[in-house]
Amino acid sequence: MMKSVSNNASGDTLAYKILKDHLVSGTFALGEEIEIRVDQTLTQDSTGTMVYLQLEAMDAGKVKTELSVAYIDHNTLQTGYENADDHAFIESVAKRHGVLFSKPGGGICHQLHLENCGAPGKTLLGSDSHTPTGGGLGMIAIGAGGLDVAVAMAKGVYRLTVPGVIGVRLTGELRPWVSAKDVILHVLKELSVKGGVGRIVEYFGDGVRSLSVTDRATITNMGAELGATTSVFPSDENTKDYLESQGRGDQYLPLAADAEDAAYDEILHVDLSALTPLAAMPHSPDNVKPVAEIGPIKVDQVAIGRCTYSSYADLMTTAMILKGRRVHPEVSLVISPGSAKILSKLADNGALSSLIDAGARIIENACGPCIGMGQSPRSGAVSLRTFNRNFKGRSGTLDADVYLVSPETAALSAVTGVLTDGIAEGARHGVRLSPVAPERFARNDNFIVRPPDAGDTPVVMGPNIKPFPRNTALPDRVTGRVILRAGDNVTTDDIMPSDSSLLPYRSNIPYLANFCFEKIDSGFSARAKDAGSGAIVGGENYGQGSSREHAALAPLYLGIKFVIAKSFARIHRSNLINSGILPLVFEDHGDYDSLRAGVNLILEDARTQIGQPFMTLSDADTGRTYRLIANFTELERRMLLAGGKINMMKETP
Ligand code: MIC
Ligand code: SF4
Repeated sequence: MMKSVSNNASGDTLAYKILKDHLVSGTFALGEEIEIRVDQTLTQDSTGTMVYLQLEAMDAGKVKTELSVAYIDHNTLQTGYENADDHAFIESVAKRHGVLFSKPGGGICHQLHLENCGAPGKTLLGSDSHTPTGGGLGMIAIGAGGLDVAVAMAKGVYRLTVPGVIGVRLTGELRPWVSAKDVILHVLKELSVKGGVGRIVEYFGDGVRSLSVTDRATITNMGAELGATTSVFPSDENTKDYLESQGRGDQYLPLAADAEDAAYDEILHVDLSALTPLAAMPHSPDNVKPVAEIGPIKVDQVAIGRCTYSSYADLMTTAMILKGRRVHPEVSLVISPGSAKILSKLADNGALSSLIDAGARIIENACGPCIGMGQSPRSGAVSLRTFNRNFKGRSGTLDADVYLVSPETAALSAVTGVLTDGIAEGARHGVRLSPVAPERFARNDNFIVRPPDAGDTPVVMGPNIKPFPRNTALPDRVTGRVILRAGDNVTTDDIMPSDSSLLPYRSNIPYLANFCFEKIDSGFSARAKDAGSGAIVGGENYGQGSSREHAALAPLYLGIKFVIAKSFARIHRSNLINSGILPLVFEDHGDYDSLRAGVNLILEDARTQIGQPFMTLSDADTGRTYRLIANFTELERRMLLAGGKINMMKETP
C-alpha cells in the first residue's frame, strides 16, 4: 500500500470525463476556473433555510435543474416550534420554485438521494458536505455552501476550480468483519483530513467489483473527511443491480476512466484483502488505528446508522450479529436506519425484531445523534459510532471520547461491552457472518410532496426565521482586531457549533452568532462585538468539515472582515468569499506566531490590493507588515469587491 505518481497516462479519468461532459464555460485545465451544468441539487433543513432565504432574495423563478430536492432530516427533534416552522418555510419555498419536498421521517438526504434520484454520469450539488455519497453511483456529487446551491437552482450552473485527481487502485477483496468503513478509514490514515483538498478521489481497479453501491457510497461519503472536492466510483454491473433493486434499472449507464492508467496525479494502492477492522480515535477522523491495537477499551454507548452506514446491508449485518444475543448491560445501543424503505424492509423480514429483542433503541430515520440531536453520551463516556465525524463535542458531550468504526465492529462491541475486533473474536462469540442477500425495494413516494404545476404559493415564515446578514462593498481601508488565534484543522463545528440547543436556530443568525466559537473560546462573540471590526487567525485546513455557511454568516454578523490562515478547507473558503469576508493565506508561516489576539490590523488600498496576488496588512500599533497570499480568481475578486455573492449578482445579474 504505497503512493506513487502515475506515468504514461493514457486518457481521461472518469471524474474529468463527467466534468467535461458538463462544461458550460472556461478552459478545462488543472487550476482553471470553469462553469459546469448542474443536473440535480439537494438541500437539507439545517443548511436549507438559508438556501431558500437566498433563493427568494434572488427573485428566481422555477429551478433550472433537472431535479432539485429539499430533504428534512437534521432538525427533527421539534423541541419547540422553531424546527417545525423551518420545515414549513422550506416546504412553502420548495413549492414556489418547483422543488420536491421530502418530509421528515422519509430518511437521511444522502441515503434517500442514492435510493431514489442519483444516476451515473449526472452532476449533483448539495448544501451538505457529504453530498459526494452520490459518487458511489458514478456521479460527480459535490458539497457546497448554501448560496452556491441556491445559485445552481436559479441558474443551473456551478463554478469551480478544476481539481487534480488522486487515483485509488483497489485490489483483492474484503474479508468478513472488514467493511467499506475500514477502506475509507485506511485512506484517511494514509492521506489525512487535508490530503484531498483541491482534488477528486477516484477509485478503480479489480477490487471495485467486490464492493456494492452502498459500500462505495460509504467510501465516497466519508471522502468529505479527506477535504476532497468529491470522490467517484465507476458505474458497472453492481451499479446496474443497485438501480434495478430500486426499480430504476433504466437509469443505468456503464462508466469508467478511459484506461487503468488514466492521468491520475497520484495513485494510492489499497489491497482490500490486507485490511483489518480500524477505528478513528478521538477527536479526528484521520486519527486511525487497528481495533486490535487499540485493545478492549470499555464502551458505554454504541450508535449505528447515519447517512451511509445505515444501508439495508449494514443493518442486516447488524441484525445478524445481534440475533439471539443481548446488548451488554452497561452499553446503550441506538440504531437509526437510513430511510423509511429500509426500516420497513427490516420490519417485514423480521430483522427489526432481532435488533429490538437484543435491547437496541431504534430511533428515527434522521441524522439524530450524528449532529448531537439527542443521544448525547454520558460525561466521560466512550461512544463507538458508525458515523463520519468525531470532532470534540459534536456528540453534545464535550468530554466524551467518540471512536468511528464499522457497523460490524460496533454491533459486536455492543454485545461484548468492549471494543472488539471481529476477525479475532467473532467466532469466539459464536457469530458467523454471511453475505446479505440482495433485495428489491418498492417505490415509496409517501414522504414526498410534489410542487404544484402552476400558480403562485405563499411563503410561510415563522417568527424565528430572520433575514440573513448582508455585507457591504469592500471599502478602501479595512481594519480588524485579531479576536482569536486558532490552531490547525479548526472545524466548522468549532466555528459554529451545532447541537440540540443550537440547531433550531439555523434560520436566526443574530441569535446563533452569540455562540460562535463557543466550545473553544466562550468570550469570542462578546469580544468581536466589542471590537466592531475583527479578524480571525487560523492554522492549516481552517474550516474543515461541515458545509454550514453559518460558520461564515455568524462571523460576518459579528463584524469579522478577514480570516488569515496557513490554508483553508474548500467549502468554507467559498462560504467566506460568498459572504464578502477575505480569506488570506500566510506567505510566511512564521508570521502566524506574531498575529496574536488583540493585534490591530489595517489593510490600506484594499480595492487596489485585491487585484494583486499578495495583499499587505500592517499592525496599527507597531507598523510591522504582513504579506499574505490573495490567490483569488477573477470572479472571487468581483464578489469580494461587491461585499459577497448576492451583492455581486444584484450588480451584474
Ligand atoms: C454534518 O455532517 O456536519 C452536517 C450537519 O450534515 C453538515 C451540514 C450542517 O452543518 O448543517 C454538513 O456535513 O455539511
Ligand atoms: Fe446527517 Fe450526520 Fe450525514 Fe451530516 S454526516 S448528513 S449530520 S447523518
